[in-house]
Amino acid sequence: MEADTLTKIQAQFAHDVHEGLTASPKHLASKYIYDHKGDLLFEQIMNLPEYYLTECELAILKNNRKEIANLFLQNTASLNLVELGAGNGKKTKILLEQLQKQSPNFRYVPIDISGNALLQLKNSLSIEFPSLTVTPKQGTYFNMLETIESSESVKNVILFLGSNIGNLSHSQAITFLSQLASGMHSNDMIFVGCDQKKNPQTILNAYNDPKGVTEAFNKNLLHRINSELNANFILDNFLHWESYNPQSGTAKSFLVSKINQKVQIAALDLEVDFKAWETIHTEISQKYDDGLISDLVKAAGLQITAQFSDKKNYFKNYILTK
Ligand code: AVJ
Repeated sequence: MEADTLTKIQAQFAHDVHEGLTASPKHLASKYIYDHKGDLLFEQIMNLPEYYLTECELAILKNNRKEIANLFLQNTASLNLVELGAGNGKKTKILLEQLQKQSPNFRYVPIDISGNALLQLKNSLSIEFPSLTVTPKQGTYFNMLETIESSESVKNVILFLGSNIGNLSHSQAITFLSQLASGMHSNDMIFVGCDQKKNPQTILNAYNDPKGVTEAFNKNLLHRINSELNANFILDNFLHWESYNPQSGTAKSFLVSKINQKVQIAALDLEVDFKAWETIHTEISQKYDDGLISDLVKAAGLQITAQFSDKKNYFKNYILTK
């Protein structure tokens, strides 16, 4: 990534932290959890027994890989498989293996903000899939999507796995899907993973593990502000709190100040005052049902052309087209 892009991202981080911690109620954006430490903590979360999402989606991909690959390869001689937020590629490799069996003529384009994650992915792919054409792109989704060739002759399938879409509010999700749709040709597809509404306790447990990995993941926001913006948050003075509203399907994460305290953020020349039990809202993880997905998809000018789910209907993957 170019140096000025990095500077812009850091300036945006500083700006957003200032805005969020001077707002009432206070908030911080979950996308800032993912520095190197945050990436590692999320890998640990994916291995927690309580965090069922990863295993469910993996099962969906394994059990339906042929049918999914057929749909991806329908009506095309060459396929661009573009992945937004590629991470470690564990789930995607199932599809890569199947697509390679069914067609030699495709390219994998992982997009991620983390250069480190992309490098590791490229290295592991060069060992496991030596003949696969991989074109990694480091940057934000839309900047990188703009650089991808789009034509009638090459079909683009955009992967957006892991229920990453759940970090967006409904209006943000509609905007996001509409933006994707605007660059799509009639043959192109989106393959999106969406965690489903289920027993509220199962959902709460997934975001509240007893080992405290999710707590550390959430608190990584404060850790990152400490190290990048020269602040003095004491992490023990905050607790991790999860809530789930079974009506709206919205899981929300908070950091709650245990005491009256003042925190200095030197790089922002800012002192932040916390009352005891004051909250910082840090993340939403939206849970869906078919009605909700169909409303969002329609509002974005798209339609559902296929869907796949695991045995328990905990998770679904949808294929969206124009
Ligand atoms: C990576 C956004 C899908 O919301 O389930 C995991 C992040 N947060 N545990 C999610 C997360 C707390 C995760 N996503």
